[in-house]
Amino acid sequence: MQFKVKSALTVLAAASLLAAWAKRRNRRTGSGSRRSSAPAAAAAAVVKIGHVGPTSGAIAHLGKDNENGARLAVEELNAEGVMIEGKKVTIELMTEDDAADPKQGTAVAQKLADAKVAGVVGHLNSGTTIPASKIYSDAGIPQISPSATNPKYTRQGFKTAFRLVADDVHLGSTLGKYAVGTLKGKAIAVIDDRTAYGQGVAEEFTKAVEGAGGKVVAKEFTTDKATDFNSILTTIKGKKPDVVFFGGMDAVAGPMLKQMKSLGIKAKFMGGDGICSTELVKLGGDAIADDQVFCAEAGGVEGEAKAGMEEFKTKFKTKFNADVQVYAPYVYDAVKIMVAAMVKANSSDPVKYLPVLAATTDYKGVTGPVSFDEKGDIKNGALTLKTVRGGKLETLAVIR
Ligand code: ABU
Repeated sequence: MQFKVKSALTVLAAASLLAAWAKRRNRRTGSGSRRSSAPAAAAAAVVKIGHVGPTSGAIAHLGKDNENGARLAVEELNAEGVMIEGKKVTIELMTEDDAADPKQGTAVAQKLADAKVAGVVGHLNSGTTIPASKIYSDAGIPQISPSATNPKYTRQGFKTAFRLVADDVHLGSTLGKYAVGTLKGKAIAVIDDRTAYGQGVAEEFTKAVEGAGGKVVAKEFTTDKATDFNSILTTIKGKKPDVVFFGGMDAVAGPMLKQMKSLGIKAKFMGGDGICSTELVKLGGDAIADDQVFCAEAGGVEGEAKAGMEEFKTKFKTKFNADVQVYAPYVYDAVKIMVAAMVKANSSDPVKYLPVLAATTDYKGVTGPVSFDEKGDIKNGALTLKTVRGGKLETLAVIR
């Protein structure tokens, strides 16, 4: 009898240990009877789209701006109702932070590929977009970058890579010609941040300046994390430039402008889309004189299309209580273009909707009409030349 009681107690103890172990395992894996049926039921009607940008670090304001553009698009699509294969699907946004770091960029790209997202919008930086694009290509996942402008991104032969903005060849060459032809720059200094974007756009700018008969009197470089530019600016000051071009982002350009002012450098300051943000005006503050800073957004709308962009900016401000930095409208269009291709293909399977996405023709976005060329680049991409006046970015011209 005593033996029987002991055995029964041992069995009970073992059973409770087993139950506790199973509970712990289910907590870790997210499985278990209640949770296992829910995702299976939801999976049939959910389409996952990844978004990647630097939502931490020096340009987190740009990453968050992009992410908000994606959120707005997804929210509208879900409210309108997206029908695929006769079913109403829910678009689920998976957001990842690459911190503008190439290594973190490939890590989160792999995470999204493992999660089997149907598509990715991002990344923001060329330095993260290019290495991540190999991962998406290998996994057959369509990717649209709203902002990476290094030409290499769409020149690797990946059928999955698309870009919604003009590239650095277009940006650098237009700005180089403008520096010599319009700003009448004779002695031009060039600085870059050694990133895939900064170095690339600075090289294209230099070629165009020299092609237009201008003289590059100094070539200096810094990094995308630097805060002290006194040494390179002092060297540049000695060359008496009338224009300083910076290939890099607003987070570096703002403090650079302040240090130029402290050193008494009164040259015009130019840069590409990476400095053409609302944040630059804040960061530069009173170091920016009217008509001193010139930059180009790698896209732009003209005529009747301007109303759509203004409407977007108002909606964005109402929802996020923030002004658009630069790329949020391009992200918004990228998400909608991707989903429009899924709807047209009647499938969120990349094998089926990728050819439809590649054939996108004259999609009417808030950033203007979108068609892709054979490389995945936007056809006939525009540039918007801007300057800072009265503490605000003002459009000077839209150039195609
Ligand atoms: N296009 C400027 C910012 C993003 C990038 O290309 O790195």
